[in-house]
Amino acid sequence: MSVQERTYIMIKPDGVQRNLVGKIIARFEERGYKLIALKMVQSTPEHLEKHYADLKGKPFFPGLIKYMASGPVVCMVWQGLDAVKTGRVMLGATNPLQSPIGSIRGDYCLAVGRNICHGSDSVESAEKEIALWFPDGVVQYTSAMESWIFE
Ligand code: RTP
Repeated sequence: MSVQERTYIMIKPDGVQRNLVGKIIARFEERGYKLIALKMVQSTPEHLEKHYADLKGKPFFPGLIKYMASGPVVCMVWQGLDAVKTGRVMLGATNPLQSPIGSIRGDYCLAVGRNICHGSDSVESAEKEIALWFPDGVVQYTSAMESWIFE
């Protein structure tokens, strides 16, 4: 567990369409995580198949790719202590109906196939996903940059 730990969080097309971008960003900022990369993209089925390569063969895979390519997504990298595991807790369970109230999915959605956000499930997959979505790299944020806030 490291204060420099990074996780890849993506707001899915339904989260974007439902104007939940600001609320989701606010949750991570208020918790204390640092936003170190952010962009909105219209992804392609080919790119999404790489992102979800582990799920190829699942019956829901074609529908998942179609849903994820159906509109823009917001791609983010958040950094901070235990970012991967805590990010998943903040998202809630994959199935929103099993997500606790207070989690993003538990508060904002109902259906597993429309669960508004993605979060990396391990440090290793976070690094792979960051490289896939931000091939040019992300800023190196260090506590030295707190000088913008504190003397
Ligand atoms: P994600 O990667 O999106 O954060 O989701 P996850 O780890 O919680 O769940 P995963 O098993 O990796 O599934 C990826 C996404 O596929 C959709 N899904 N649909 N219809 C279904 O039974 C079903 N199961 C999974 C969900 O959008 C899930 O987030």
